Amino acid sequence: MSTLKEKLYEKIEQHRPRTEKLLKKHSDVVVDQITIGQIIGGMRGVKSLVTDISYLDPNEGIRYRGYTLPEVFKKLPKAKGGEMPMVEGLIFLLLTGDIPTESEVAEVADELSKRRILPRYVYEVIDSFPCCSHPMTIFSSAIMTLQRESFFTKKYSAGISKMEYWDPTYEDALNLLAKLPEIGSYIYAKLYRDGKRIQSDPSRDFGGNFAHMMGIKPPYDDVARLHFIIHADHESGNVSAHTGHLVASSLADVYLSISAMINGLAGPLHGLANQEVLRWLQGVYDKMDGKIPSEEEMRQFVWDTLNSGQVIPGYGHAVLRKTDPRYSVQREFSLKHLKDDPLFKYVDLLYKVVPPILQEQGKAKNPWPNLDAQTGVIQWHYGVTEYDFYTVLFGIGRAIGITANIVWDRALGYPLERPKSLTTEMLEKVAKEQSAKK
Ligand code: HAX
Repeated sequence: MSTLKEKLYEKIEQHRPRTEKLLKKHSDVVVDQITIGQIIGGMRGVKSLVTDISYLDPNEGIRYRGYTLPEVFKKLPKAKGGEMPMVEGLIFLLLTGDIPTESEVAEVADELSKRRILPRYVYEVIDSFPCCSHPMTIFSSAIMTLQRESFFTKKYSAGISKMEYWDPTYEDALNLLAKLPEIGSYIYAKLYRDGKRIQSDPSRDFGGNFAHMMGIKPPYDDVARLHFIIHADHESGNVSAHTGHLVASSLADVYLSISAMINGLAGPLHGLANQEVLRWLQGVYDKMDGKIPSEEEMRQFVWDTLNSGQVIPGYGHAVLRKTDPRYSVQREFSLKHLKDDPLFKYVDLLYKVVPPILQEQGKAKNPWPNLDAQTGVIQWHYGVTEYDFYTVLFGIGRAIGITANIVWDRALGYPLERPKSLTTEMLEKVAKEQSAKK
């Protein structure tokens, strides 16, 4: 058994009694109350999910296993010759809660490298897509195609104890994660390049190999590592994470669950916002003939968008109430590597202009930028200008967090998810009764 799997098993055994005790002794404890506003309003703030993989504080931003993003970047072992940590280290951290040593990270890299080979039929499925299919549609379908490989499904059909569900789920998770860079880079080659696949290099790490298969030179390997790490998880309630967890709760395997989570990520209010940011910026760029707008001109572009009833992509968040630390990490990288890039200057100007406008408009609860406001500019700078592809990059990263969650869902025996609905008439009745009491 690998060190990662052994450590994961140890952690699962230590954790199980905590969940069992909460369920057996404290099942009736009230945690929160729910209002009609929350029921109709997309369940904002309803505390009804549990995960130990990450936690999102509205003012501080995301913590992975208790570590802030700057701590994660400082503590995880770095890739050789790069300034960013290896993605393999994050996989170890999210699954076990421990910061891995260099040799533990090397072991995970080796393990993933052995699982990378993509069956031929996946390439054929990608090849068979009709022209103009969105890369997220192809990405989701390619993952679904792999479902026939599910180890969990085979074990489940043969009969397996609930206590062991996590084991084949873990195998599926690692097998799928190892293949995602191959799938993503082939979709890119097929849609936007000459369609020829660059062979995977087993000596490279997850991020380095992805950059290699995209055919882009360093520091794009660091861009890939940075990108996959910051997109990995954002606690359980966001659309992609929640979808992955919900589908997996029916004991659908990792392939079915991750394909579903990719579909959730493909919506413009969620993961597709990074493509929308670039589309918006390109519109401004074209109108300005490439010149940097003045603050006043940029303000006008922002107001024009708002006045036409559209949102400013890359700004606002359902939970965060401050600048997203994932935006800040990317900004720091951009200031170091692409500070003279004209699009970066646009993005920086927007950071100055948009928050006061959204505050003045008074609708958005969070006027600050989220991670999607920066992502595309970095990709564009390194030659990935086909912005429809950006959410695939997001999906590769997000799968790391969601698979870790699904493995733990299986380990702790979380049941089928099934919240209760009410009718509008029932809500009106409750509202009337409560008003009468006041
Ligand atoms: N521009 C204009 N209006 C905005 C806005 C923005 N960036 N953000 C929120 N608002 C508006 C909402 O549309 C809503 O208007 P109505 O009352 O007319 O419906 C109002 O402000 C209140 O919304 P909210 O409570 O602040 O925000 P929500 O929790 O409902 O929605 C969203 C959060 C992220 C969907 C929202 O801020 C938005 O649409 N942002 C732009 C798209 C975007 O950047 N999405 C990516 C978010 C991060 C992510 O998940 N990445 O994957």
